[in-house]
Amino acid sequence: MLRLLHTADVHLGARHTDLGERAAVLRERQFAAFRATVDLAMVEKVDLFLIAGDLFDSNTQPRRSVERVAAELGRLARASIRTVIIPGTHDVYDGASIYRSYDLTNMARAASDWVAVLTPYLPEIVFPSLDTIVYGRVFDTKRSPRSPLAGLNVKADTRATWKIGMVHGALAIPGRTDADAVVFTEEEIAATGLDYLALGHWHSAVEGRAGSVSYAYSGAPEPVAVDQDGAGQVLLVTLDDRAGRHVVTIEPKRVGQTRAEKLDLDVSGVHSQPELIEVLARHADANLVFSVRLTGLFPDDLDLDLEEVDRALAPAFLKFRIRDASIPAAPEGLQAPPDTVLGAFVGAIEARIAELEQASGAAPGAAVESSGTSETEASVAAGRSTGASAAIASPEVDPAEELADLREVLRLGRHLLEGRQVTL
Ligand SMILES: [Mn+2]
Repeated sequence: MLRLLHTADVHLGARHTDLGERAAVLRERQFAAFRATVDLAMVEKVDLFLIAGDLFDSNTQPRRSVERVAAELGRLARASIRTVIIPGTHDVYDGASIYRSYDLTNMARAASDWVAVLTPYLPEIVFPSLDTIVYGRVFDTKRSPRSPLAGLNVKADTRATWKIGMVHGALAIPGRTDADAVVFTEEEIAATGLDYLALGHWHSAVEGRAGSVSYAYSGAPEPVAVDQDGAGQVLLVTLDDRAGRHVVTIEPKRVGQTRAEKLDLDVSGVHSQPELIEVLARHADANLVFSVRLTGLFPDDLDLDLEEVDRALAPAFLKFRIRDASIPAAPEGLQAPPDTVLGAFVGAIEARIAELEQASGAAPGAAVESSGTSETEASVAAGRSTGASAAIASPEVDPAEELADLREVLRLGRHLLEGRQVTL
């Protein structure tokens, strides 16, 4: 049995230009997630710790940051856990690579088979004590000249039982990965004969199986951009030999603190700005990236300044975003002539609303604008309203519900007939 912890895309030192003054907070979280991953590896007593590329956000990092990482790798080595790292696309193994500038093995005060960086010149490493080989496919240019899995077939390799691959790149998806620098296919994965392929590059966790090969993207342990809601975990992988059959179990483990949540809020039920702020403030969480979208019909009498809402709520979240996708209220005093489609429509619906209000004893005109109906208009309205009520006044329809529906029909229809933008 072999147990390993698989992470990738930690992106230490990311600048987070979209986060402003919170950028440093997220950078610290990324390091905290890395440290939590190391802690998890020690608690779970794994045999191998794999970092499948983009440990660093770029090849230029302060020495202090590299030292912090090396200290963590040293911690793993002293706990008898071996680390294998491959460079990615952000920390590519080019001439200026951070893995050439710094000797992580040396800085971790570990022997070379305890902290290993695979490169084009060290494409694989054998661990006899673990009965394991780790194959890396790394290039010294950001854009690979060929698939990293081209020609990789380990089936005949008899040096060890467990065969693990590491690649940083995109699993081909027609039309979506054409621009990616490093691309490989499911067929190529299946042809390798590996037991497990540890992938990096995608920031959301994904797992799959190609032929007899299990593969997975661990995703980023902490979101690298605030909208990456599939990030936040690492993978605990167990390889077991059951009567000669290799069984791979992949268990996602949460290490990141940042959560993302999207909320669609129907603004038609909101009565005031303080009420909206109060409702949204119930979600307050310093770890939450909270994206709110206002939908529905914007009430005529609601006075809302989204910049003020933003200012009031921003301190309660890691990042707060609010945007308005509601249907705007009609300008006051707008009256369409009765011989237009708009005038006839408004007259017909208002007449039916008045009818229902009278039947239910509600104050007429409370929620309906006065239409200043003339004789002609009223007759048009009455004619239309007969048809409309025949269609909608079935016994199952609750009058209060119909009234609410008709008010919405009136507002929505008015916007449509006025040729205004309606977003649903
Ligand atoms: Mn990445």
